[in-house]
Amino acid sequence: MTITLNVQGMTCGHCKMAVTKALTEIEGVSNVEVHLQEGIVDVNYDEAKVNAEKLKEAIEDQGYDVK
Ligand SMILES: [Cu+2]
Repeated sequence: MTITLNVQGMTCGHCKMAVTKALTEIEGVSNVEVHLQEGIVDVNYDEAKVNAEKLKEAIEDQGYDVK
């Protein structure tokens, strides 16, 4: 399963790393791609282990808004 999330507030490489790390640490997430310019994050995950709500929470915990 792949989801594309609109994430607001990511401005630099640090933001990119913080979001990537937070998502990658979640069990069931297999791949994360942050597109800084576009403000989007593509996440590949196993629906049996994690859901979109959890992914959003992990991003919000880092201080970014998910639309
Ligand atoms: Cu930053």
